Amino acid sequence: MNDILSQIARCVETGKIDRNCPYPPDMKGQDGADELARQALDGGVSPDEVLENALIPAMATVGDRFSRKEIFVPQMLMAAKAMNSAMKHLKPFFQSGETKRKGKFIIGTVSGDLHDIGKNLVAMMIEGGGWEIIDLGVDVSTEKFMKALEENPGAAVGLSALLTTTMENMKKTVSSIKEKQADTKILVGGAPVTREYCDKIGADFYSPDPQGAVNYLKTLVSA
Ligand code: B1M
Repeated sequence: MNDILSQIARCVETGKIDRNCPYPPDMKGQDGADELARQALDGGVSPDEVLENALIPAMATVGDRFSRKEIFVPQMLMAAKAMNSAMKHLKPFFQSGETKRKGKFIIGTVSGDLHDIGKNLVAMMIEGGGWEIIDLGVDVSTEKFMKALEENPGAAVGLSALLTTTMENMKKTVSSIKEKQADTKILVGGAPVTREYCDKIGADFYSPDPQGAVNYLKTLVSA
């Protein structure tokens, strides 16, 4: 792999956001994902290469480590911050259409539920997997999900719920989406959600963690 790309990947994996970031201690004073991504683009590396050969594999490594419980929420948040600091240099290329995303992913925490830490982690990892994120936030009504889907046809949808009481609202949202747009792929997750519940409410996929969601979305674009 191109040297600068492997350096960017290492920064993302270790949460080295920029030169001022004191973490990890052995990289103190060195350029981080922010400066290196800028240098790569200025040096003629394409935004696609930065995304495909540095950010996406680095975030996949982070996701796998998190799934194996080798790292925890704080490290994952640092990695996501490092990814975002590189991503800000790529955004103009996405906006101009020069660089294509894998697809759109609408995500939100279901109606009545204000928990968003897990949902945000999932959104960041999926963004790191090359998808455009439409984050509807927390306490998202079925109508709001439907409107976002109308505005973004073909998008996949992710629902998060952290309360046994709000899981019921997940069911309502899934039914409404499937009734109007049966082809829409719906992923569900959150602490009380299970694979059985996913099957029962007619969603397409349950993942206990962000990387499982990223891997599932990957199968949709390679199919
Ligand atoms: Co709340 N809360 N809370 N809370 N809270 C829980 C969930 C609870 C288990 C605590 C407890 O009693 N032991 C309990 C739920 C009980 C139940 O329903 N079975 C509970 C309760 C009862 C409540 C209130 C009702 C308390 C009250 O007011 N009486 C209230 C409800 C408010 C509301 O939502 N309407 C409430 C409020 C809050 C705070 C606002 C204070 C705060 C939320 C802050 C925020 O999110 N911005 C909060 C918190 C922090 C928690 C705990 C402590 C931590 C949740 C969390 O962020 N975990 C939680 C207890 C616990 O889990 N130890 C608790 C870390 C996060 C990374 O994990 O969200 O599971 P998680 O996400 C994981 C996976 O689930 C998965 O990936 C993530 C990373 O691995 N995942 C997905 C999540 N979404 C996914 C979507 C996917 C795929 C994977 O695809 C789309």
